[in-house]
Amino acid sequence: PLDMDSEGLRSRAVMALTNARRRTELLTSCVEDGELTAQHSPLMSPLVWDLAHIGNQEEQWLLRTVGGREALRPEIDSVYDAFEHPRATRPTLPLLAPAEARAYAAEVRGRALDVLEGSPLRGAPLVDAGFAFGMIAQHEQQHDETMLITHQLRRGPAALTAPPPPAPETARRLPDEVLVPGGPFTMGTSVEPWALDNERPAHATFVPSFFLDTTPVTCGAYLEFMADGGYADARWWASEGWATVREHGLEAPLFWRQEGGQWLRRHFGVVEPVPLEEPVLHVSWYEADAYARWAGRRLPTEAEWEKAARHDPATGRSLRYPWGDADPTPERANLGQRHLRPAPAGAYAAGESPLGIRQLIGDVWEWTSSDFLPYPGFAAFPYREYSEVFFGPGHKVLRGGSFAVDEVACRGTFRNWDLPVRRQIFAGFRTARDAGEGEL
Ligand code: AVJ
Ligand code: FE
Repeated sequence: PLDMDSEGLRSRAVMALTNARRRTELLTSCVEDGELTAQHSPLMSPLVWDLAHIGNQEEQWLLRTVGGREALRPEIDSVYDAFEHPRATRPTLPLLAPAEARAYAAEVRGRALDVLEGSPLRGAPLVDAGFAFGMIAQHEQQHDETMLITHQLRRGPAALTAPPPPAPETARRLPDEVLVPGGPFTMGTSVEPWALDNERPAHATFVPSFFLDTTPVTCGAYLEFMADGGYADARWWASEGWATVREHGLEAPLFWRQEGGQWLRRHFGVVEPVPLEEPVLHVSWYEADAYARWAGRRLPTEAEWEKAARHDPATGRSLRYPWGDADPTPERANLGQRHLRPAPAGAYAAGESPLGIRQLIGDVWEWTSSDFLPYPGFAAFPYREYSEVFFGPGHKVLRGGSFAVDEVACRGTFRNWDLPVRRQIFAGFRTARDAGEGEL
């Protein structure tokens, strides 16, 4: 994948764009058109906004910038500018109706494939190795994950179904944690062709010895924190987190409720008992951080997470994924909305890291303790609004990807970020601890 000829790159770009569009179509055709224009939550856009925004970004980058074409519909740019209009206000905008939005996105796509056909995919950084096409495929898949979040927030009967993910295939119990020996490793990338600006450049980072959970924290473990009064004990909470617990009366992850002494959750329109063996989902950074403190542990830093996911102690190299440099497969990771939920903790033996850590890629986004900051040598590319404007202490980094992210937008170096109060995203976490003197 790292050194492909032009035809290989072109077909990879066509496939990435086509996969994204198939998913967008599924997410916007499985409910009636009236549900596309509705506001299911003030946290989210109407689905039809995402749909036309996907087309508009593609028009701006692939048709106008790469292709040098005239604007198809310059008058709608501002409606679909995410910075001009906060999500809560988007239902009041003069949005394209569902049929118009579909036609617009389809027309843009037809022309974008023409541009791709005529592009050398070499030379200027924007087109080199098909970058702009990969960036737009990632953008669409990111909005597909956003739309899946909207589906999860939507009330009413289930609109989506998928087979359950695989259970752990071995009876062998994993150790709870493993030691990641201290030393330098290469963080970030300068060679992954479709890596986004915030993943660059590769740089040496020293990470002291630490222990990391071999799996994400499960709902069952999280219930123990709840049963021990975790939500009523200020000791475990960062001060702003404690303030939100008090203000909103939080006592469980989003979508959970107690009935007759049992914890249930609403998951894509189905109410079910909380799945004890699955990674906990829909917790904020504050909840993840509080659980970790209660457990006598902490969240991993972003550098610790990436070292655990990429460093190969045998060669000293950083791998693209925990299992090596090969692309994801259904045996290695739960990605791409193939399943509508994370797999039970301990699944995906074929995806484990050299040190035996599982489910780093796929299943749930994992909160890290780190603020979203640029790497040394960072340069915004191709636009400041992708990541640069979000750098700072307000956003926390999430790593690894969820069941809802497509493989085109997920790799060992991929960085996601959000506000620490956010719970609607498909986020969980695992915990870490410093290695003591006698444990090395
Ligand atoms: C990287 C997921 C935080 O959805 O806000 C989509 C991705 N950027 N359109 C987001 C994105 C512009 C972004 N995240
Ligand atoms: Fe966007």
